[in-house]
Amino acid sequence: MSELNAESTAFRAALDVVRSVEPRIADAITKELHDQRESLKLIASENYASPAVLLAMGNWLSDKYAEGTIGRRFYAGCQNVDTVEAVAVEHAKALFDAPYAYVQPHSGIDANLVAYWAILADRVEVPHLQKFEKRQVNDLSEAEWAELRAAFGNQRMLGMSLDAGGHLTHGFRPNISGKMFDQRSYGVDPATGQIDYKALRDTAKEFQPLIIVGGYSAYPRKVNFATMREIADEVGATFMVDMAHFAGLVAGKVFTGDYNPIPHAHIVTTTTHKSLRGPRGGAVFAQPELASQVDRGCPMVLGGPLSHVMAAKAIAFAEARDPSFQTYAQNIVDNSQALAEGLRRRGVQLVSGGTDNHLVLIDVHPFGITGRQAEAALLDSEIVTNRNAIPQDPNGAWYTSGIRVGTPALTSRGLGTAEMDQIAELIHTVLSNTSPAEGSKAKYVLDPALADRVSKQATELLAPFPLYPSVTI
Ligand code: DSN
Repeated sequence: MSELNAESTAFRAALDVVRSVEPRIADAITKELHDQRESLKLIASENYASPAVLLAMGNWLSDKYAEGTIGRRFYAGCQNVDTVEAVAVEHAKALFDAPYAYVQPHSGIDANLVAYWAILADRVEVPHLQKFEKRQVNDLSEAEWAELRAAFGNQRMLGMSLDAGGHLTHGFRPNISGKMFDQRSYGVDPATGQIDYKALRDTAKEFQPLIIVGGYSAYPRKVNFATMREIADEVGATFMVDMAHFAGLVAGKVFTGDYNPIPHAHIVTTTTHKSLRGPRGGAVFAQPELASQVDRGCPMVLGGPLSHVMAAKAIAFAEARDPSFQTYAQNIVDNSQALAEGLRRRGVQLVSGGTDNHLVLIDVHPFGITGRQAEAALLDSEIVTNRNAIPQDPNGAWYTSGIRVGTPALTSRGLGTAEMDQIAELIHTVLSNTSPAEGSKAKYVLDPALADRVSKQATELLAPFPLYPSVTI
């Protein structure tokens, strides 16, 4: 028998240990690898982290509580967590050329809440805040509490509208941010599908927000952060950017100058698992004047830091500092543009007509189906995408009229522009052969033989690009 490499040995041994306690969990983990190997993963927010990133999470760092910050913890014995966090911060700052980084947030939503707290605490005149922060909360009378809450309440936020590609956490009602802030949206010019900066400026002047949020989860174009900062300065707003989706393109120096949020925003949040290809988690970057407020993130907003995930973030940031990551980031965009062009040539309608980044937004309305029907029909054919609202979507946020496709994951797997054209063909074949079941926005009709044929073609297309080739499981 040939000798196993270190990665295969590590994952196999870990699974054996897990299986000895609960085989169903070991089987689900193994099956997830199998499913991911077999399908065309086009979910724009997903990726494949390296074995080193995955392995850094499976250990006893998970057992440690470490609320607080490096060297100032609420628990004893945090010397190793301090090392882990300091190394992650060092790599994060160097990677993004940022003066300050906070790597504790467990997710993007958590990172945004940390940022909102930091901005509120920095900007809002709050009576009794000092007493509150000194934890003498029992000293506050009912009237003082009411005054404190009133000062924080009713602050204004201007973010990108959901149907234009904004994120729930940018002030929308289903999310806590929509309950914390009085929110108004900016959108896209209906003629171009791109941000209308003049309308954004007009809205900002009229609304006078405390916070302007840049960034998106379903907008296929570059954003001019220099222009947005100018607008924020004109109205005295704090400019925050949520770069979760495109952090890998910033790290990989595809988005530079006006399109890199780090030098322009007061505060920048991200996740680490999307185009950045790290573990599931979040981070915050800030100008030095906001650093002390961001440092209060845990325990103000966050539970104890996930030290094992901070270890994996350190690995991912270190990996992204390698020059090869810049090639990877450029390939993501080249692939996205090739996919967009392949779809466009086949007559598929795209929001904004194309893409500058890692994602393409398909308008499925001309196929006579909803986004929900398109998503399910594509999944039957081993093409994993997600439905998404498009600007002025007549089907709303649940059924939608759009499908979002992204290239970070397949680019990690090594697929290139030639394969993107073949994927455009598969997507077009499925969408043009799907029709709605009578009267339903969810049920659909797709010939199972066609879905089966496309699945086989998808599997064949992936065969030369094995996922986790060093892991034989
Ligand atoms: N859920 C992420 C996405 O898919 O874009 C954002 O939170």
